[in-house]
Amino acid sequence: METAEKLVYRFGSAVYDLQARTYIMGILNVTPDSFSDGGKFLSADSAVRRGLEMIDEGADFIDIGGESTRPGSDAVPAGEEIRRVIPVIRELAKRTSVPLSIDTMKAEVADRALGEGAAIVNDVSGLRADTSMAEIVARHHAGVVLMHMKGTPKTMQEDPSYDDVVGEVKSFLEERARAAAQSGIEQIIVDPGIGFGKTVRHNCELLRRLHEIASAGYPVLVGPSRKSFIGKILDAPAGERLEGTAAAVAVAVMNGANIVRVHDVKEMKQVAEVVDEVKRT
Ligand code: HH2
Repeated sequence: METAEKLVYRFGSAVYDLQARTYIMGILNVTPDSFSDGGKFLSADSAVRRGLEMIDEGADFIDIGGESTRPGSDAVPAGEEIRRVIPVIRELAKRTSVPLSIDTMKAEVADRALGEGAAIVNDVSGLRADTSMAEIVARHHAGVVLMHMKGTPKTMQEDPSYDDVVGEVKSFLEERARAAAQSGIEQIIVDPGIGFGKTVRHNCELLRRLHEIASAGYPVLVGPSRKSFIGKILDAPAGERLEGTAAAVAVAVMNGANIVRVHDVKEMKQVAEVVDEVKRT
């Protein structure tokens, strides 16, 4: 850990001390095919309503995505992603000061979203998929989430293997964070990428040893919500993974997560609050 001040980040008009407590990022997928909420918020109206509902439930960020990255998914053209997410971002930015994040790997989509009031780019490729992305984020003085992924969404779950998953993920994130800083990005968040090119064992090991990722000195975001490793452990479909998600969130928070990216905002906020209190005592 470097200095405590380093983890006080500004996202638009919000100033968050990311070490003071655990922050909740609510997931808003404006897609027909996301693995757990695909098709639920396809119209801009219903997506905006869900975004405002998550804010009422205590979300500190809303992460808006127009392209599913579930294992095996196909890429979506930039124009289609823009058509899905921009009306939602524009409306939410008018109605809330809660920071909005755009979940995209495309610089063109990020540029438009940041222009409409988003404050963070959540790039699951860690700024690798589009060579213009770093410059766009820096130009808008936006924050970035750099996530680790082995392969691409299309191929990542085809027999992933590592010598030391935590060591490899940490080195990758440190390297991407250095590159982001060199491009002029100041607010850098790292994410081990639960479920992105990882087996059940890899995901569990990352959660158990998350403090090693946190020791790199960047705020850590973790996204275990309703993911298939929970389904495999419990033999439960995506709609029945609330308690499993709660367990994963509790472990992540205990082991140093600063932000958790979740579908079930109200429930996971309670989980995080209890673990935060335990950590304080
Ligand atoms: N997981 C998903 C998408 N984006 N971003 C970050 N930073 N970390 C994650 O773990 C992460 C992410 C996948 O989950 P979801 O958005 O629910 O599904 P889909 O990709 O099918 O839309």
